[in-house]
Amino acid sequence: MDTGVAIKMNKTLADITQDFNRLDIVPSKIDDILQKACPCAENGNESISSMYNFMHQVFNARLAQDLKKIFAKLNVQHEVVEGNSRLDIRLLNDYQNRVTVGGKNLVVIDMKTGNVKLYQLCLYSVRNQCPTIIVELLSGDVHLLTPEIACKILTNLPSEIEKITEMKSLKATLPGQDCRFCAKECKDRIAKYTPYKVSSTSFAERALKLETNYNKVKERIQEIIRPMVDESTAKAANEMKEAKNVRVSVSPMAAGIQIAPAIKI
Ligand code: SF4
Ligand SMILES: [Mn+2]
Repeated sequence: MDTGVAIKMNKTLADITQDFNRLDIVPSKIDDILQKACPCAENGNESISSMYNFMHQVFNARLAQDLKKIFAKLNVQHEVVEGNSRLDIRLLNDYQNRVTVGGKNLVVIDMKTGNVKLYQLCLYSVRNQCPTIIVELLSGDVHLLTPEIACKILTNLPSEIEKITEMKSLKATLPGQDCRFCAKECKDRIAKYTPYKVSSTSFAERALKLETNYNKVKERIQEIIRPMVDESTAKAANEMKEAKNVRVSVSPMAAGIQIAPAIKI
């Protein structure tokens, strides 16, 4: 099968970005596709309640505000739409009110109040060419994903996705656990796996866990970002110093600049 995606052992960030652009896939769907055995499975009941979305919005906004308070000089962006994705939080090192140092992405943060999606976040890291911090507020865990690791994780996935797409086009099904979460009208469904319904009784319990874990998670994020900010600030200061030295050491004559003689009145 010609996958159309060149298999390269050592792909660069640009290669991976290009591969996924060619697939034209929404980053949040990559994990959905790859975690199912049945190529024809369809997601159902995704918008069963606005409560999950609400909790995500609340904690994401709170984290963005807290990070702005902690790292006041950084450009903290919240819910940034970029192409076919929306980043929860992004920090840039174009120090506001001071000087623009290229405005490079420092870190992307993804807040999860439900299940983690690893591949989506790998793609964020690759596209933004910076680390991604994954916040699992439900468990209180915080993970750091570097673009180099993300690049390695994603390397073979475009061809895997194309294989699944081809199986889907052949209408090949793999009945099993996936039927439980599948909304498709399907003759192959295993009868005992009727579509799953999310229980509404877990909301209060979940909201309480998120609230309890928030401060712990915030501390951990701060610990991870602080060295990145320090390193980037030191680099910026160095660049400014070097730029100043160059200006001082180059005399106007050496630089070919003609100075008009002073006019005596
Ligand atoms: S019902 Fe089961 S077998 Fe049919 S498409 Fe869905 S997951 Fe596949
Ligand atoms: Mn999120």
